Amino acid sequence: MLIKEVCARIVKDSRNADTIAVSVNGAEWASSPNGKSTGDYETPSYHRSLQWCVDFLNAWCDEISVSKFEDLARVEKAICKNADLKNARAFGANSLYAFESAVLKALASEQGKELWQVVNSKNRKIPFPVGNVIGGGLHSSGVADRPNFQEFLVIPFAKKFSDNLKIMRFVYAEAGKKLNAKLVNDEGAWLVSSDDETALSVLNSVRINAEKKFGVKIGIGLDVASSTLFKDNHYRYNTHSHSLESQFSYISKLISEYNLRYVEDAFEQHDFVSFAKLNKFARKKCLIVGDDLIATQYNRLVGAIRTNSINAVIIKPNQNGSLLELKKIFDLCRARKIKTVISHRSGETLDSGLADYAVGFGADYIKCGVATKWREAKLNRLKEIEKKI
Ligand code: 2PG
Ligand code: MG
Repeated sequence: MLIKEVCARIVKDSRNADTIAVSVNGAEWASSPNGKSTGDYETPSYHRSLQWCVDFLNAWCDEISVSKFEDLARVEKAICKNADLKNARAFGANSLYAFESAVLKALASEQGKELWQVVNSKNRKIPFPVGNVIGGGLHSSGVADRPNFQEFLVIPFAKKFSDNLKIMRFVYAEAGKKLNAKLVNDEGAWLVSSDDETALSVLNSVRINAEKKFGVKIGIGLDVASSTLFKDNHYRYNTHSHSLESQFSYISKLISEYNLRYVEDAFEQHDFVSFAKLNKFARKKCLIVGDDLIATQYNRLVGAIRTNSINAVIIKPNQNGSLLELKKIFDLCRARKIKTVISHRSGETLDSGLADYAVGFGADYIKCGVATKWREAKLNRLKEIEKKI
């Protein structure tokens, strides 16, 4: 395939914020999401500005030949040359991801393949979904006495993805009823007035019922998103504060008491040492997940492996931008037995590409919410891929 025509435009995400969409050779549009609890180490979203990147792509004139995933290297080289950049990621994570994704969508359409097959047609694994049931923190602004933790998560472990989807939706509906919740937050999770432990015990009791009903193992977890709680060397909760030491005791107590299978960003984004301590404590029974800690950057992942700080990592394509580098990250995780959790952002578009990348890269888990059309776009796409596989 020759890249002959590139169209870019500004579109709105689920929070009505601006983001970029790109189409190559008239094929399906690809777009990037936007985060809110952003990490310090994320690649900036745009070189100069969103408008500048859109204009740059619309003025694209290089005809580049692309016939396989690895040929994205040619695309990245051309960006560097034309925009006078040292590396392609300097073009901005949102603009680079949308462009590369649009190239792959065009390639898939020309070769009569599915998007995931263009990444890797041999991968057949459908990831376990990690669903956001109850919301708090930065994604639930507007409710004064909301939980401090950003996400209360459910992870069903049925063999079939379609069964996991049913279970996740059941848990979501039951938790909503129990909490008498009517409204949802940025990610479609229930918006509630509740303290952290009440929300956690409601989710745990629903989990126990669902395990009985479906006869399937179901885990629960948290995204503490603790960088957003961290001020002046303390974790600031609604009613109290935790020092570095007492944050460790608090989180490890919750892991034991609620048998948590997943804890994301238990500590702020620089604290590899506390992560390592928790990882040792968890002894592989609970996923100790780095999100802001790694920010989908290869070098930070290498550091976390060296210090034994995590046993799982969040991978957000638009935190990095380069799909080639994403592949390197997945390969390193596989080699070092780090579980991979490909993830949406809180401000999403209807692009379902994340589901294809999950399968193409062989992710172990996908975190993309439970409810609302932006999250369902990815979940329904995975259901479709499962049927075809
Ligand atoms: C997170 C993400 C997605 P955001 O913290 O894991 O849930 O949030 O997109 O706002 O960074
Ligand atoms: Mg997170």
